[in-house]
Amino acid sequence: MQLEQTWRWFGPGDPITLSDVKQAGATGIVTALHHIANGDVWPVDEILARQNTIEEHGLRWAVTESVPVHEDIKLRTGRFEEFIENYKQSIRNLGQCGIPVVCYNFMPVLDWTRTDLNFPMRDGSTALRFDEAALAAFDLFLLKRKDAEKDYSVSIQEKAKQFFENLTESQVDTLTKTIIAGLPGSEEGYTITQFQKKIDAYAECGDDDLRQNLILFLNEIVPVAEEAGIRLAIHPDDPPFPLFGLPRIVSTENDLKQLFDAVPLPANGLTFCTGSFGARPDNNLTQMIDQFGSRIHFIHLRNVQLEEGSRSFYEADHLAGSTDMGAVMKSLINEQVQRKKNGRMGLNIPMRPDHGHKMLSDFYTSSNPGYSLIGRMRGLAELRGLEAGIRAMTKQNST
Ligand code: CS2
Ligand code: MN
Repeated sequence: MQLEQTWRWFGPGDPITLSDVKQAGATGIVTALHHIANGDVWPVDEILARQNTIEEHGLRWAVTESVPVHEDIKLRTGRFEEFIENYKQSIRNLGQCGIPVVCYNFMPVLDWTRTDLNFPMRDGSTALRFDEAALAAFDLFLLKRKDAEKDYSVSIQEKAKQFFENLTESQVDTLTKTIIAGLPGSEEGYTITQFQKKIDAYAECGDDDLRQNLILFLNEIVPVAEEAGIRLAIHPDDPPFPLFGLPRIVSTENDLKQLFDAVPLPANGLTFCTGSFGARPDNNLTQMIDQFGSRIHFIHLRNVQLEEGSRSFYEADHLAGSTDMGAVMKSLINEQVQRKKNGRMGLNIPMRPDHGHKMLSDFYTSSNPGYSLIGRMRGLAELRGLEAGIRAMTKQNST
Protein backbone atom coordinates (compact mmCIF):
# COMPACT_ATOMS: atom_id res chain seq x y z
CA MET A 1 0.00 0.00 0.00
CA GLN A 2 1.46 3.29 -1.08
CA LEU A 3 0.33 6.44 -2.83
CA GLU A 4 0.78 5.97 -6.55
CA GLN A 5 3.56 8.30 -7.71
CA THR A 6 2.43 10.07 -10.84
CA TRP A 7 3.72 12.76 -13.18
CA ARG A 8 1.92 15.21 -15.42
CA TRP A 9 2.93 14.76 -19.03
CA PHE A 10 1.52 17.09 -21.66
CA GLY A 11 1.75 14.49 -24.45
CA PRO A 12 4.14 13.97 -27.37
CA GLY A 13 4.82 17.75 -27.56
CA ASP A 14 6.06 17.91 -23.95
CA PRO A 15 9.82 18.63 -23.93
CA ILE A 16 10.08 16.19 -21.01
CA THR A 17 9.96 12.64 -22.35
CA LEU A 18 8.42 9.50 -20.91
CA SER A 19 11.93 8.08 -20.48
CA ASP A 20 12.74 11.10 -18.31
CA VAL A 21 9.61 10.43 -16.25
CA LYS A 22 10.61 6.82 -15.80
CA GLN A 23 13.99 7.87 -14.41
CA ALA A 24 12.34 10.39 -12.11
CA GLY A 25 10.71 7.36 -10.49
CA ALA A 26 7.03 7.91 -11.22
CA THR A 27 4.97 4.91 -12.29
CA GLY A 28 1.73 6.63 -13.27
CA ILE A 29 1.10 9.24 -15.95
CA VAL A 30 -1.33 12.13 -15.74
CA THR A 31 -2.19 13.42 -19.17
CA ALA A 32 -4.88 14.81 -21.47
CA LEU A 33 -5.63 14.96 -25.18
CA HIS A 34 -4.84 18.66 -25.37
CA HIS A 35 -5.19 18.74 -29.15
CA ILE A 36 -8.92 17.99 -29.00
CA ALA A 37 -11.02 21.15 -29.01
CA ASN A 38 -12.73 22.05 -25.78
CA GLY A 39 -16.23 20.56 -25.87
CA ASP A 40 -15.55 17.80 -28.44
CA VAL A 41 -15.74 14.06 -27.72
CA TRP A 42 -12.46 12.23 -27.01
CA PRO A 43 -12.56 9.29 -29.44
CA VAL A 44 -11.61 5.81 -28.23
CA ASP A 45 -8.90 5.35 -30.88
CA GLU A 46 -7.16 8.56 -29.81
CA ILE A 47 -7.31 7.54 -26.15
CA LEU A 48 -5.91 4.11 -26.99
CA ALA A 49 -3.08 5.59 -29.06
CA ARG A 50 -1.99 7.79 -26.12
CA GLN A 51 -2.35 4.89 -23.73
CA ASN A 52 -0.15 2.68 -25.95
CA THR A 53 2.59 5.30 -26.08
CA ILE A 54 2.56 5.45 -22.28
CA GLU A 55 2.52 1.69 -21.81
CA GLU A 56 5.39 1.19 -24.26
CA HIS A 57 7.51 2.95 -21.64
CA GLY A 58 6.40 0.63 -18.86
CA LEU A 59 4.18 3.32 -17.36
CA ARG A 60 0.41 3.47 -16.97
CA TRP A 61 -2.10 6.22 -17.68
CA ALA A 62 -3.46 6.70 -14.16
CA VAL A 63 -5.36 10.00 -14.32
CA THR A 64 -6.80 12.23 -17.00
CA GLU A 65 -6.09 15.88 -16.21
CA SER A 66 -8.20 17.49 -17.38
CA VAL A 67 -11.24 16.89 -19.51
CA PRO A 68 -11.97 20.61 -19.80
CA VAL A 69 -15.46 21.92 -19.09
CA HIS A 70 -16.66 24.29 -21.81
CA GLU A 71 -17.66 27.82 -20.73
CA ASP A 72 -21.16 27.18 -22.16
CA ILE A 73 -21.63 24.42 -19.55
CA LYS A 74 -20.51 26.70 -16.71
CA LEU A 75 -22.98 29.36 -17.83
CA ARG A 76 -25.66 27.02 -19.19
CA THR A 77 -25.85 29.02 -22.38
CA GLY A 78 -25.22 28.37 -26.07
CA ARG A 79 -24.46 24.74 -26.90
CA PHE A 80 -24.27 23.51 -23.29
CA GLU A 81 -26.63 20.53 -23.80
CA GLU A 82 -24.56 19.22 -26.68
CA PHE A 83 -21.31 19.76 -24.74
CA ILE A 84 -22.67 17.86 -21.72
CA GLU A 85 -23.60 14.93 -23.98
CA ASN A 86 -20.08 15.04 -25.43
CA TYR A 87 -18.60 15.12 -21.93
CA LYS A 88 -20.57 12.03 -20.99
CA GLN A 89 -19.31 10.24 -24.09
CA SER A 90 -15.70 11.14 -23.27
CA ILE A 91 -16.21 9.69 -19.78
CA ARG A 92 -17.62 6.48 -21.22
CA ASN A 93 -14.73 6.23 -23.68
CA LEU A 94 -12.11 6.76 -20.97
CA GLY A 95 -13.86 4.16 -18.82
CA GLN A 96 -13.85 1.69 -21.69
CA CYS A 97 -10.07 2.11 -21.95
CA GLY A 98 -9.66 1.51 -18.21
CA ILE A 99 -8.41 4.95 -17.20
CA PRO A 100 -9.98 5.31 -13.77
CA VAL A 101 -9.80 8.99 -12.71
CA VAL A 102 -10.88 12.20 -14.45
CA CYS A 103 -9.76 15.56 -13.03
CA TYR A 104 -11.54 18.74 -14.10
CA ASN A 105 -12.24 22.19 -12.75
CA PHE A 106 -15.11 24.66 -12.71
CA MET A 107 -13.24 27.97 -12.59
CA PRO A 108 -14.89 30.65 -14.73
CA VAL A 109 -12.90 32.00 -17.71
CA LEU A 110 -9.38 31.41 -16.36
CA ASP A 111 -7.77 28.19 -15.23
CA TRP A 112 -5.01 28.67 -12.62
CA THR A 113 -3.60 32.19 -12.30
CA ARG A 114 -0.14 33.57 -11.46
CA THR A 115 1.49 36.98 -11.97
CA ASP A 116 5.17 35.97 -12.11
CA LEU A 117 6.63 32.81 -13.63
CA ASN A 118 10.26 33.54 -12.73
CA PHE A 119 10.30 34.61 -9.10
CA PRO A 120 13.88 34.25 -7.80
CA MET A 121 14.41 32.03 -4.78
CA ARG A 122 17.39 32.46 -2.44
CA ASP A 123 19.09 29.30 -3.71
CA GLY A 124 19.11 30.51 -7.34
CA SER A 125 16.10 28.51 -8.51
CA THR A 126 12.92 30.25 -9.63
CA ALA A 127 9.31 29.77 -8.57
CA LEU A 128 5.82 30.80 -9.64
CA ARG A 129 4.22 33.60 -7.69
CA PHE A 130 0.86 35.27 -7.25
CA ASP A 131 1.16 38.92 -6.26
CA GLU A 132 -2.10 40.56 -5.29
CA ALA A 133 -0.80 44.03 -6.16
CA ALA A 134 0.33 42.89 -9.61
CA LEU A 135 -3.06 41.35 -10.27
CA ALA A 136 -4.78 44.52 -9.08
CA ALA A 137 -2.48 46.60 -11.33
CA PHE A 138 -3.53 44.55 -14.33
CA ASP A 139 -7.20 44.77 -13.37
CA LEU A 140 -7.23 48.51 -12.57
CA PHE A 141 -4.85 49.97 -15.15
CA LEU A 142 -4.69 47.56 -18.08
CA LEU A 143 -8.05 45.83 -18.18
CA LYS A 144 -9.67 48.91 -16.56
CA ARG A 145 -12.61 46.79 -15.42
CA LYS A 146 -15.64 48.77 -14.30
CA ASP A 147 -15.82 49.13 -10.49
CA ALA A 148 -12.67 47.02 -10.08
CA GLU A 149 -11.43 49.28 -7.24
CA LYS A 150 -14.26 47.96 -5.05
CA ASP A 151 -12.49 44.60 -4.95
CA TYR A 152 -9.21 45.90 -3.49
CA SER A 153 -8.27 47.54 -0.20
CA VAL A 154 -6.84 51.05 -0.34
CA SER A 155 -3.41 49.74 0.54
CA ILE A 156 -3.45 47.18 -2.30
CA GLN A 157 -4.63 49.88 -4.70
CA GLU A 158 -1.70 52.06 -3.69
CA LYS A 159 0.74 49.20 -4.06
CA ALA A 160 -0.78 48.39 -7.44
CA LYS A 161 -0.33 51.96 -8.62
CA GLN A 162 3.28 52.04 -7.56
CA PHE A 163 3.93 48.65 -9.11
CA PHE A 164 2.31 49.71 -12.38
CA GLU A 165 4.22 52.99 -12.62
CA ASN A 166 7.50 51.12 -12.42
CA LEU A 167 6.72 48.64 -15.20
CA THR A 168 8.50 48.87 -18.55
CA GLU A 169 6.53 48.22 -21.71
CA SER A 170 7.87 44.73 -22.02
CA GLN A 171 7.05 44.00 -18.37
CA VAL A 172 3.47 45.13 -19.04
CA ASP A 173 3.34 42.70 -21.92
CA THR A 174 4.74 39.83 -19.84
CA LEU A 175 2.31 40.49 -16.97
CA THR A 176 -0.65 40.54 -19.37
CA LYS A 177 0.42 37.31 -21.03
CA THR A 178 1.10 35.63 -17.69
CA ILE A 179 -2.41 36.39 -16.46
CA ILE A 180 -4.59 35.87 -19.53
CA ALA A 181 -2.70 34.05 -22.28
CA GLY A 182 -3.20 30.63 -20.62
CA LEU A 183 -0.83 28.71 -18.35
CA PRO A 184 -0.02 25.06 -19.12
CA GLY A 185 -3.10 22.90 -19.08
CA SER A 186 -5.55 25.78 -19.53
CA GLU A 187 -7.13 25.14 -22.86
CA GLU A 188 -8.00 28.79 -23.44
CA GLY A 189 -5.99 32.00 -23.79
CA TYR A 190 -7.24 35.50 -24.46
CA THR A 191 -6.35 39.00 -25.56
CA ILE A 192 -7.54 41.85 -23.29
CA THR A 193 -10.63 42.49 -25.45
CA GLN A 194 -11.58 38.82 -25.56
CA PHE A 195 -10.99 38.53 -21.83
CA GLN A 196 -13.28 41.45 -21.03
CA LYS A 197 -16.00 39.86 -23.18
CA LYS A 198 -15.65 36.56 -21.33
CA ILE A 199 -15.94 38.35 -17.98
CA ASP A 200 -19.01 40.27 -19.16
CA ALA A 201 -20.75 36.97 -19.85
CA TYR A 202 -20.73 36.38 -16.07
CA ALA A 203 -22.37 39.73 -15.22
CA GLU A 204 -25.57 37.97 -14.14
CA CYS A 205 -23.90 34.84 -12.73
CA GLY A 206 -23.13 34.94 -9.00
CA ASP A 207 -21.74 32.21 -6.73
CA ASP A 208 -25.16 30.61 -6.20
CA ASP A 209 -25.87 30.51 -9.92
CA LEU A 210 -22.51 28.99 -10.77
CA ARG A 211 -22.88 26.44 -7.96
CA GLN A 212 -26.31 25.51 -9.27
CA ASN A 213 -24.86 25.07 -12.76
CA LEU A 214 -22.13 22.81 -11.41
CA ILE A 215 -24.66 20.71 -9.52
CA LEU A 216 -26.86 20.38 -12.61
CA PHE A 217 -23.76 19.29 -14.56
CA LEU A 218 -22.82 16.77 -11.86
CA ASN A 219 -26.35 15.37 -11.73
CA GLU A 220 -25.83 14.40 -15.35
CA ILE A 221 -22.23 13.23 -15.43
CA VAL A 222 -21.71 11.52 -12.05
CA PRO A 223 -24.14 8.63 -12.74
CA VAL A 224 -22.44 8.12 -16.13
CA ALA A 225 -19.05 8.05 -14.39
CA GLU A 226 -20.32 5.50 -11.84
CA GLU A 227 -21.45 3.25 -14.65
CA ALA A 228 -18.24 3.67 -16.63
CA GLY A 229 -16.02 2.90 -13.62
CA ILE A 230 -14.64 6.43 -13.53
CA ARG A 231 -13.96 8.52 -10.42
CA LEU A 232 -14.39 12.26 -11.00
CA ALA A 233 -12.04 14.60 -9.15
CA ILE A 234 -12.80 18.31 -9.18
CA HIS A 235 -9.73 20.53 -8.85
CA PRO A 236 -10.13 23.45 -6.43
CA ASP A 237 -9.94 27.07 -7.47
CA ASP A 238 -6.39 28.28 -7.87
CA PRO A 239 -6.07 30.73 -6.18
CA PRO A 240 -9.01 29.99 -3.86
CA PHE A 241 -10.60 33.45 -3.80
CA PRO A 242 -12.51 35.53 -6.38
CA LEU A 243 -10.61 37.17 -9.25
CA PHE A 244 -11.92 39.92 -11.55
CA GLY A 245 -15.30 39.89 -9.81
CA LEU A 246 -15.99 36.36 -11.11
CA PRO A 247 -17.84 33.75 -9.02
CA ARG A 248 -15.78 31.14 -7.11
CA ILE A 249 -17.29 27.97 -5.69
CA VAL A 250 -14.57 25.36 -4.97
CA SER A 251 -12.33 27.17 -2.51
CA THR A 252 -13.31 26.15 1.02
CA GLU A 253 -14.47 23.29 3.22
CA ASN A 254 -17.99 24.67 3.08
CA ASP A 255 -17.92 24.74 -0.73
CA LEU A 256 -16.94 21.06 -0.75
CA LYS A 257 -19.65 20.15 1.70
CA GLN A 258 -22.32 21.73 -0.49
CA LEU A 259 -21.03 19.88 -3.52
CA PHE A 260 -20.93 16.44 -1.93
CA ASP A 261 -24.25 16.90 -0.10
CA ALA A 262 -25.92 17.80 -3.38
CA VAL A 263 -24.55 14.79 -5.29
CA PRO A 264 -23.57 12.06 -2.82
CA LEU A 265 -22.57 9.27 -5.27
CA PRO A 266 -18.96 8.15 -4.55
CA ALA A 267 -17.78 9.03 -8.08
CA ASN A 268 -18.36 12.68 -7.17
CA GLY A 269 -14.87 13.28 -5.81
CA LEU A 270 -12.03 15.67 -5.33
CA THR A 271 -8.50 16.46 -6.43
CA PHE A 272 -6.95 17.40 -3.11
CA CYS A 273 -4.54 20.15 -4.22
CA THR A 274 -2.60 21.38 -1.18
CA GLY A 275 -1.18 24.34 -3.10
CA SER A 276 -4.65 25.59 -4.03
CA PHE A 277 -6.44 25.06 -0.71
CA GLY A 278 -3.27 26.08 1.15
CA ALA A 279 -3.32 29.58 -0.33
CA ARG A 280 -6.08 30.47 2.15
CA PRO A 281 -5.00 30.61 5.78
CA ASP A 282 -8.56 29.79 6.92
CA ASN A 283 -8.47 26.39 5.18
CA ASN A 284 -7.41 23.68 7.63
CA LEU A 285 -5.94 21.08 5.31
CA THR A 286 -5.73 18.08 7.64
CA GLN A 287 -9.26 18.72 8.84
CA MET A 288 -10.42 18.77 5.23
CA ILE A 289 -8.72 15.43 4.58
CA ASP A 290 -10.30 13.96 7.71
CA GLN A 291 -13.70 15.19 6.63
CA PHE A 292 -13.66 14.44 2.91
CA GLY A 293 -11.00 11.71 2.77
CA SER A 294 -13.24 9.17 1.09
CA ARG A 295 -13.85 11.66 -1.73
CA ILE A 296 -10.17 12.14 -2.54
CA HIS A 297 -9.53 10.40 -5.85
CA PHE A 298 -6.36 12.31 -6.79
CA ILE A 299 -3.75 14.28 -4.86
CA HIS A 300 -1.65 17.32 -5.87
CA LEU A 301 1.14 18.05 -3.40
CA ARG A 302 2.66 21.52 -3.49
CA ASN A 303 3.54 24.07 -0.84
CA VAL A 304 2.86 27.78 -0.88
CA GLN A 305 4.48 30.47 1.23
CA LEU A 306 1.82 32.97 2.24
CA GLU A 307 2.81 36.59 2.60
CA GLU A 308 1.46 38.36 5.69
CA GLY A 309 -1.22 40.98 5.24
CA SER A 310 -2.11 40.16 1.62
CA ARG A 311 -3.31 37.38 -0.60
CA SER A 312 0.08 37.07 -2.25
CA PHE A 313 2.02 33.83 -2.17
CA TYR A 314 4.83 32.04 -3.94
CA GLU A 315 5.36 28.35 -4.55
CA ALA A 316 7.89 27.17 -1.97
CA ASP A 317 9.90 23.92 -1.86
CA HIS A 318 7.57 20.98 -1.34
CA LEU A 319 8.58 20.53 2.30
CA ALA A 320 8.94 24.24 3.10
CA GLY A 321 6.28 27.00 3.02
CA SER A 322 3.12 27.57 5.00
CA THR A 323 1.69 24.05 4.74
CA ASP A 324 2.82 21.35 7.16
CA MET A 325 3.39 18.69 4.51
CA GLY A 326 4.25 16.04 7.10
CA ALA A 327 0.86 16.49 8.77
CA VAL A 328 -0.88 16.38 5.38
CA MET A 329 0.94 13.18 4.43
CA LYS A 330 0.05 11.61 7.78
CA SER A 331 -3.65 12.37 7.22
CA LEU A 332 -3.49 10.92 3.71
CA ILE A 333 -1.88 7.73 5.00
CA ASN A 334 -4.63 7.53 7.64
CA GLU A 335 -7.22 7.81 4.92
CA GLN A 336 -5.58 4.90 3.13
CA VAL A 337 -5.59 2.81 6.30
CA GLN A 338 -9.32 3.50 6.67
CA ARG A 339 -9.92 2.41 3.09
CA LYS A 340 -8.07 -0.83 3.67
CA LYS A 341 -10.12 -1.52 6.80
CA ASN A 342 -13.33 -0.90 4.87
CA GLY A 343 -12.20 -3.20 2.07
CA ARG A 344 -12.43 -0.38 -0.40
CA MET A 345 -10.87 -0.20 -3.87
CA GLY A 346 -8.63 2.67 -4.94
CA LEU A 347 -6.10 2.22 -2.15
CA ASN A 348 -3.13 3.56 -4.02
CA ILE A 349 -4.47 7.07 -4.43
CA PRO A 350 -2.55 8.72 -7.28
CA MET A 351 -0.39 11.62 -6.14
CA ARG A 352 1.75 14.00 -8.15
CA PRO A 353 4.20 16.74 -7.26
CA ASP A 354 2.13 19.69 -8.42
CA HIS A 355 4.65 22.07 -10.00
CA GLY A 356 8.32 22.42 -9.14
CA HIS A 357 10.98 25.09 -9.25
CA LYS A 358 13.11 25.76 -12.26
CA MET A 359 16.58 24.74 -11.15
CA LEU A 360 19.95 23.34 -12.27
CA SER A 361 19.72 22.08 -15.86
CA ASP A 362 16.09 23.21 -16.12
CA PHE A 363 17.57 26.59 -17.04
CA TYR A 364 19.22 25.14 -20.15
CA THR A 365 16.28 23.12 -21.45
CA SER A 366 12.73 24.09 -22.22
CA SER A 367 9.74 23.14 -20.09
CA ASN A 368 6.27 24.46 -19.32
CA PRO A 369 6.10 26.98 -16.45
CA GLY A 370 5.77 25.03 -13.19
CA TYR A 371 6.38 21.74 -14.97
CA SER A 372 10.18 21.48 -14.95
CA LEU A 373 12.06 18.17 -14.89
CA ILE A 374 14.62 18.64 -12.13
CA GLY A 375 12.41 20.79 -9.89
CA ARG A 376 9.57 18.32 -9.98
CA MET A 377 11.92 15.37 -9.62
CA ARG A 378 13.24 16.98 -6.45
CA GLY A 379 9.67 17.51 -5.24
CA LEU A 380 8.70 13.92 -5.96
CA ALA A 381 11.83 12.58 -4.28
CA GLU A 382 11.16 14.63 -1.15
CA LEU A 383 7.53 13.55 -1.01
CA ARG A 384 8.44 9.92 -1.59
CA GLY A 385 10.90 10.13 1.29
CA LEU A 386 8.37 11.84 3.51
CA GLU A 387 5.82 9.11 2.85
CA ALA A 388 8.34 6.33 3.43
CA GLY A 389 9.56 7.99 6.64
CA ILE A 390 6.08 8.39 8.09
CA ARG A 391 5.20 4.82 7.19
CA ALA A 392 8.37 3.55 8.84
CA MET A 393 7.67 5.55 12.02
CA THR A 394 4.02 4.54 12.24
CA LYS A 395 4.57 0.99 10.95
CA GLN A 396 2.06 1.56 8.14
CA ASN A 397 4.35 -0.19 5.73
CA SER A 398 3.92 -0.09 2.02
CA THR A 399 3.01 -3.73 1.38
C1 CS2 B 1 -2.64 23.57 -12.17
C2 CS2 B 1 -3.83 23.33 -13.14
O1 CS2 B 1 -2.65 23.64 -9.86
C3 CS2 B 1 -2.71 22.91 -10.84
O2 CS2 B 1 -2.73 21.70 -10.73
O3 CS2 B 1 -1.43 23.19 -12.70
O4 CS2 B 1 -3.40 22.99 -14.40
C4 CS2 B 1 -4.84 22.30 -12.73
O5 CS2 B 1 -4.23 21.07 -12.77
C5 CS2 B 1 -6.09 22.26 -13.59
O6 CS2 B 1 -6.74 23.46 -13.42
C6 CS2 B 1 -7.06 21.15 -13.18
O7 CS2 B 1 -8.19 21.13 -13.94
MN1 MN C 1 -3.16 21.49 -8.44
